[in-house]
Amino acid sequence: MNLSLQIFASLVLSVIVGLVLGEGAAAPVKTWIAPIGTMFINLIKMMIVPVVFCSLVVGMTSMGDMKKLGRIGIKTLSIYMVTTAIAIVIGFAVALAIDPGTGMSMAGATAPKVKEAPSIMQVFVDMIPSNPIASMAKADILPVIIFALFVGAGIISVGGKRAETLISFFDAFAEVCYKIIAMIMKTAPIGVFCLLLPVVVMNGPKVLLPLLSVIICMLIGCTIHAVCVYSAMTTVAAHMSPVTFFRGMSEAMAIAFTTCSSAGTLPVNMKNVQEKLGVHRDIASFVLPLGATINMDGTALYMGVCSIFIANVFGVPLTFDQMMMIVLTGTLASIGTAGVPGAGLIMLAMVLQSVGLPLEGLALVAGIDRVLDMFRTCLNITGDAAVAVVVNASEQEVPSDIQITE
Ligand code: DAS
Repeated sequence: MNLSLQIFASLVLSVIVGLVLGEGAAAPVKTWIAPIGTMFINLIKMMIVPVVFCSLVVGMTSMGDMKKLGRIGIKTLSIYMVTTAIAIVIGFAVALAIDPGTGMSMAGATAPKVKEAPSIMQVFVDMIPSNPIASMAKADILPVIIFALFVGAGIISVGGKRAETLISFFDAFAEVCYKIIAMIMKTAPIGVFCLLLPVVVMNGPKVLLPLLSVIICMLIGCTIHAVCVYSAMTTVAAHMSPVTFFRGMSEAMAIAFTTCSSAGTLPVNMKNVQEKLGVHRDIASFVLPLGATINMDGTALYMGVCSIFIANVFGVPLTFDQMMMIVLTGTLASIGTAGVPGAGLIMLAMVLQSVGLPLEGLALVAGIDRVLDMFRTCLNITGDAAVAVVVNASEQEVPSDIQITE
């Protein structure tokens, strides 16, 4: 059975076992099973900085000039922003159709303490690493990207034999990283099982049923966005069938779904898009790390759904202007939020404040955030890969054996 099927089987098995065990098994599952899942995530996270740094340095040198990097950067950022805005609108549309939260009461809810999201300007300031080693130690991906681009540019300007030595070193090291990721992924069926079982046990029907309408909105919204938007993008721009795309993405989507971390899924996503979707390494190593931090379509869609849900619960229907404000703040907020578990709750707090919705509403969705985060993160990394496929297709020179007739 191939790895994707093994991972899917362990997902299903963990849900069945979790429902059978029930919340009575929460303590032993938390003590003995959850740590194995954490070890699995840590193994993948171990590869984030080396694979991003090495691939990006080599990617930068193979791009050859800043012009190509600038062109790819503009394309990537533009598509990221557009797909994020579309995701919020789809979230609104699905929530307005299903109408979650109407008739619910907010008795006794208090706003949970949520970290402040950084301002947009602070995000740009934080991008420049004053100490690249410290950024690598903290796996701060954006500063690592900036540093790798400068190292690549520096190697290009050195040129000659020494540059070739450095490029072959980083290229070989990137290859080693991908081999290590392949080894780690062999343990994925066990890792995924141990990640999901605690979630199912801790979030049994009692926790999920009262907010089932929100979960259904997320499920429908994410499916619509993935199937309609990403399929259209990859089919039109790269002539890649949706089946090829989603089959190629299955491993990374399963890892994202169970780890709830775009950053944690990044090494697997980078490996997948190159090996299964034909994305060139220089494109993958720029578009995906960037996307893991600033492109969050799933989180954006979640903001659309939850703002309607919270407005319904408080009986304050959102005006069209408020929805547009959410599209704007949500799209910008997604730039400043790291791809780590629970990041969406921080963004939601910021968006609720921007339209004057009470933060007490966070208390309702915070209880099932881990489950909603699974859908968000899965869509986030799938969107990153879809953009990588599109940008890759747009950058592929016509093969030299095809003569362009005037
Ligand atoms: N878990 C975040 C991520 O890794 C998404 C979120 O919290 O909304 O992309």
